[in-house]
Amino acid sequence: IRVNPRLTIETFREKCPVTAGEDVIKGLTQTPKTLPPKYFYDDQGSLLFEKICELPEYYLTRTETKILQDYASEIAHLTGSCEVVELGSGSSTKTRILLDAYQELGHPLHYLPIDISGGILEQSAYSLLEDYPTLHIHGIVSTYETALKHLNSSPLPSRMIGFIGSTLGNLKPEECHVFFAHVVEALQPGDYFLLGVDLHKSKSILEPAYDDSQGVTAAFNLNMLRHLNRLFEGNFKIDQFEHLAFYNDTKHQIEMHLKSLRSQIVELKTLNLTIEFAEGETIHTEISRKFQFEQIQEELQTLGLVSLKHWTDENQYLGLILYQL
Ligand code: AVJ
Repeated sequence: IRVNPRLTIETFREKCPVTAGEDVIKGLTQTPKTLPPKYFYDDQGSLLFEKICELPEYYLTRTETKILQDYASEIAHLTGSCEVVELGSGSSTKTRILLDAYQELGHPLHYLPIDISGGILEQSAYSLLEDYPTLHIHGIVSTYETALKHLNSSPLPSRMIGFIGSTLGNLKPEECHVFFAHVVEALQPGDYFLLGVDLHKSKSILEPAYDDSQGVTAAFNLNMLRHLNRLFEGNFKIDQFEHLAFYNDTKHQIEMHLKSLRSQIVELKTLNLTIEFAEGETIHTEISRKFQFEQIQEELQTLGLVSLKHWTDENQYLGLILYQL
């Protein structure tokens, strides 16, 4: 739908598993129970995530912003004029740094944000249109997979798919594989892929980042249950669950869980689902994997992606890698 001469937004709801709920049934009927992290992001969840990004303990956003501030102009020089596609665009705050760099070089600005939360996508699109008078936006509200399948040809000679913010960490190794294959399929030879990953670091930095003192991450985790209640006429009692986050140093991943504080039965009406919880039983809601450059390079090389350059911050907390197909 066209809502402004410089903005179109497409929504793929039917194909979006968030409304289907099959993955919820699957996750809650297996042992241990799990839920896919994309259910964090209703409009409220997206707002809570924005709050997380500002927490003193959550170094990720701040660090990646710094890397982009330092190197966006180098990235723009390396790619030349291109359409910027972003997977999981959220508030698009960091993307502004990239758009500024392309603008500085006098390149036309075309941005294609992809997000599962329509509210935040639309809101940030309007705010971008105001601040960038020549910017054209085509947004897609759907899962990454669906959006990547529906990309039209780029309005500019090349395209850069950005997947920053360390969202890759939410994917299990097998899922990463499938995801990268979809990215490569959406790219034409010569196109770019910009990937941001969180790097290995000590537990004493990682754990507080996912269990902050103000309880914002706890609220973010618990909000998933509220989201499910709304989507599927559920009756999760939010105060009967507790946020848990810890670093698994064998798998190099943060794990977030919701722990049932007592034995209880929960119903999700429209899914025809009744779930029993034992006291202390957990639902695994997220993994947030931490990577090493070499590990990523190896995997992407086999898919035909050539790494042009990578950057990091002074503490080597985060990595940003630019690939070309
Ligand atoms: C949006 C996936 C990058 O894993 O750090 C923040 C989500 N979870 N706090 C992350 C999140 C808990 C975040 N990503």
